[in-house]
Parts: sequence; structure tokens; C-alpha cells
Amino acid sequence: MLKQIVVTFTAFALSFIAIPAALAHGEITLAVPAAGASVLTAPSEVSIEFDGKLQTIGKESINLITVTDNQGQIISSPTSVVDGTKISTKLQLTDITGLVSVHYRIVSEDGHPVEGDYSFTVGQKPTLTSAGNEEGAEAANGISEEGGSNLKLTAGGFLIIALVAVFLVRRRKK
Ligand SMILES: [Cu+2]
Repeated sequence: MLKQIVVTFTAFALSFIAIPAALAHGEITLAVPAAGASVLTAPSEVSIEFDGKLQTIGKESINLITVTDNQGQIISSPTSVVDGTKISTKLQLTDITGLVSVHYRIVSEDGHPVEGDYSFTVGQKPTLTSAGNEEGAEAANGISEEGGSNLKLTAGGFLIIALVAVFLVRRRKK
């Protein structure tokens, strides 16, 4: 009975190990304004820098930032400009306050599409951007990156528990 549980448990733990692969590319290194930041007035543009060059295919806009205000209205230009590792878009409407949402869809250097969202707030006392940036970038990546690494960690924990269990069962039999 115990052995059966251990075997099931190990299989369950192993099923998680296979997942991690799609990590560590298309990560944000700098976002302006930073994710989670507060700025007094709306910026004229929103830019995001990634850890690798963005892929471009001809003139197709496969890399795009879409910025929306707190009413869900799109306030960014329909096109984004890609320059190496950086993508930016002009804001067409800057007379706004409140939560501004940024959605990005890029193709990373290795050809993987990466999507994400983050937000910043307009109309409030500015936050310290130097300290906020890295955390902000992490928050922006949160959906895919953190989720992945947490999963990895959890799987690792499961595996260790499973191995200890197997060891104990074997010892018992002797
Ligand atoms: Cu990739």
C-alpha cells in the first residue's frame, strides 16, 4: 500500500520536472515607466527593454505594446518601434489619470512569443523609480517567469520527498 502511494507520488512529482524549459528569455530588464510605478503626468511614450534582441520579420508588427487607460480605452499608437532589445510606443492620449495598463507581445531572440501585462499609475506622487524598476520588471514577468520557477521549486521539493519515501520503504523491507 505504502509502496503504491510512493510510486504514484513519484510519478506525480516527475510529471512536473519536464515542464521548466520555456524560461529565461524575453525577460524585461527595464520598463519606463516601471511596472507598479506612480508618475505625476502621463509619459509621452512607454518603452520596454528586454534581455535579448527582439525578432522582426520584414515589416510585420509582431512586436507590439498596447497601452490602455483605466476605462479600457487604447491610448497608445497602433504601431510600436523596435530598436534592438527595446520596444516603445508613443501615447496618443496623455490627458489621463489613474491606472494605465501595458500589454506587450514580443518575439524573443530565440523565436519565442512572449506576452505580458503590467500597470503604472498616473496622477500620483512619483515613486522612487531606481528602486522600483527591477522589482517592477520582475512583477511584469511574474505571470510567466515566477510561475515557472515556483513550479520548478515545488517539483524539486516533491522529488526530494518522494526519494526520501522510497528510501524509507526500501529500508523497511530489509
Ligand atoms: Cu525561448
